[in-house]
Amino acid sequence: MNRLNDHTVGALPAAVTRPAYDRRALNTGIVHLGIGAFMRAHMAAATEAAIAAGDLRWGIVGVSLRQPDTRDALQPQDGLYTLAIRDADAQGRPRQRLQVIGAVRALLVAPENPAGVLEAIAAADTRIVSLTVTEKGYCHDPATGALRLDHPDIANDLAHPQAPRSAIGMLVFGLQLRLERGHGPLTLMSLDNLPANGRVLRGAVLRFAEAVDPALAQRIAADCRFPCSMVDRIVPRTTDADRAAVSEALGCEDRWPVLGEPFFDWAVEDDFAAGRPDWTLGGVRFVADAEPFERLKLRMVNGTHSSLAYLGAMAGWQTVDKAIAQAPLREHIEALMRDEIEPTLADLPGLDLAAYRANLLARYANPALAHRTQQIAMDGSQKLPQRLLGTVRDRLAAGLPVPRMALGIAAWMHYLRGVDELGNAYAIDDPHAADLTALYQRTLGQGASIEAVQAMLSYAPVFGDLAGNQALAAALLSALRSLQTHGVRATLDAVNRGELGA
Ligand code: CS2
Repeated sequence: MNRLNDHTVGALPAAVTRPAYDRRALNTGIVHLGIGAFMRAHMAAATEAAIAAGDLRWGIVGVSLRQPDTRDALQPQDGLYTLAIRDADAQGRPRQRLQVIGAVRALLVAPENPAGVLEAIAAADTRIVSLTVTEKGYCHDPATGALRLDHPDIANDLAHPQAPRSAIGMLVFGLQLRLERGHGPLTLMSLDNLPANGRVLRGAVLRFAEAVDPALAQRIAADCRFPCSMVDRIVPRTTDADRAAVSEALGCEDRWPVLGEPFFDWAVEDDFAAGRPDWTLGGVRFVADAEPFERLKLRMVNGTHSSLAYLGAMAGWQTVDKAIAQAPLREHIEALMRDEIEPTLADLPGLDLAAYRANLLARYANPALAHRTQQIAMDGSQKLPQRLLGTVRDRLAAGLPVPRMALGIAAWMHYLRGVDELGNAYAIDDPHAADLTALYQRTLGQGASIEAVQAMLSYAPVFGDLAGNQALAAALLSALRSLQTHGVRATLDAVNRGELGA
């Protein structure tokens, strides 16, 4: 079977959308750090629409921060890959719509070529550096948002400016090189699931730059822009079966396709230092303040996603659609949104929360994605603060109960056991895994007691000022006793009957 590349892309089946522009004429106006599946199914798809409309300034240099696999797969494909949008037809039969994306023009692997990454950021054509490096990639304290100068990658980068390992180090030393060459300011755009992601990025970049050269920090603060974004598209990990199915449909081999749901949303602050693509052509909304959109998405989508993931993983419901098909879980997730999350959201003009809630449940029920609960369960220490704990803080401050929110947090604590209810063991994939599993074994592993719960709540990198909160501890104890004694399904029945909580 031939490989997908610039020579074979023209012979694809007519049903497959492909680049209709001259890729050789593309300039690389965007450098993206963290060229993972989400970015290729989301931001690259929106950028493709702007390029297809004739603006050839916005080709993408994709940078992998750790592994060479994306470069190794896409370089022989001239950067081309397939976006497979999957859902079900009216009869519930899975279907896919294929689009070959041409926006990625160059690929770098930072550990192999750190100088190349700094050169790309410093290049005259570059106008935007965007990031999807996941929550842990900011080397910050999730509870406070501040950059940790003692983080091993940050400490390494300050000592080895020529070969930074962290995205933050790459940005600062790339900007330093850029300014030395007299090239203009950049927009640094975070697309990660963090509250005020642009402000978190700005704070981390400036703190790192201060440690390098205060004058550099001042130039960055004055000249560069850091818009906040809310991004939303469910992008499950691609399996070998997916690669085979896409290649068969193409009639040529694509070793690195990405999958996505039809739903797409991106609200970004229109605050750019040197221009930007017309992403409205790809369905993007430019807003004055992204915060209300971020809060809505992080709490409603990611908060319910994480709750569902830990409950589903522990019950052995391996994919989101299989989990949401369990009536007690669906009832819980719907009530979690309606009764505990939505009351904490600011009014967004024109937003129908009941419709948003119903649409989200339909997204979770998509039978064509096979989005694994274990995939969503990873990095819980980095995700819970913005996905669940913000809602909990707001409700506790208002004197409101949190039985359903507490069940999501309790399910994460329960998940640290490392064995699901069917007896299947799994690794805890989390930057704090060693500390958390040791803490679990010393506390909840000995049984659900108020002392055990309070010890878990005292884990400052996750819970910060929630340590010692008695209302939360009581709600967590109620949920954990039920989970440990009766299991997930019975606990869901109990919370749906209103029997959990302080
Ligand atoms: C998921 C997100 O893996 C996860 O943590 O909750 O990747 C989620 O699919 C996206 O944020 C949806 O926009």
